[in-house]
Amino acid sequence: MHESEKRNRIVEARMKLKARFETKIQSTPSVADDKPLGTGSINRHGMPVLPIGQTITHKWPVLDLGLQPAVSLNDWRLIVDGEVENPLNLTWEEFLALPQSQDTSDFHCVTTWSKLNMIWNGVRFIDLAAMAQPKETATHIMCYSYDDYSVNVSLEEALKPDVLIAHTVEGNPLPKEHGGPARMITPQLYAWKGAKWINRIEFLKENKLGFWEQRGYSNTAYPWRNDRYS
Ligand SMILES: Nc1nc2c(c(=O)[nH]1)N[C@H]1C(S)=C(S)[C@@H](COP(=O)(O)O)O[C@H]1N2
Ligand SMILES: [Mo]
Repeated sequence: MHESEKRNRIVEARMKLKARFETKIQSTPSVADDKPLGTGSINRHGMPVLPIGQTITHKWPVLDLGLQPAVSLNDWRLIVDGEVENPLNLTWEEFLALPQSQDTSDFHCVTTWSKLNMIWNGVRFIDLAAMAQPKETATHIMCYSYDDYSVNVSLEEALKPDVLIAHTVEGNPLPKEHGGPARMITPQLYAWKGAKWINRIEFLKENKLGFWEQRGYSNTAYPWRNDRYS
């Protein structure tokens, strides 16, 4: 297949997927709420820059389960499976050969710090999903990490254009303590929804709870609703 034909196929699959979820995406809280809770000017997706209860930090704290797994680029894999037509098992080289994106976004931790305007590079989740072709039955994903972390995200959130599987931050390879070689980021949800050291994305036909969700964190994690715990 020619490169251009390959690209056309990816774009076409992505547009189809986007159309399928567009209404749901447009009615998610971080897009549609008309009384969002927060302060400051309006951010790039229409919400107050600082969600309620958050404080801006310029440092970047590290949060994990006490284990920072070392994953060599040779051993690294990204598996995409579950409710998809075309499961993937990508090596690092294959991951880097996917269409790459850069985006600037904010990072809101449930422990009340926010770090603004971070520059990320990586693969958009929607591009990965377009390759895997979610079945009509798919509604959520579960992300699994090399440290045995897991986290669930609804597809209407995961398919937003600022959700990346990122390998680069501020122009440098993502440091191990922040989830390198690669992590997911979910700028319109609290940051625990973004799995560091990501290894597998399973498409689900119903919602399931991840590590923190099983322990009383909110299933939905909407920063502009102060939606921290369930
Ligand atoms: N694999 C994995 N991903 C994870 C976590 C974790 O412990 N393990 N912690 C989450 C939490 S609670 C937050 S706030 C962010 C923190 O990312 P940071 O350490 O880069 O600031 O990662 C999230 N992703
Ligand atoms: Mo967190």
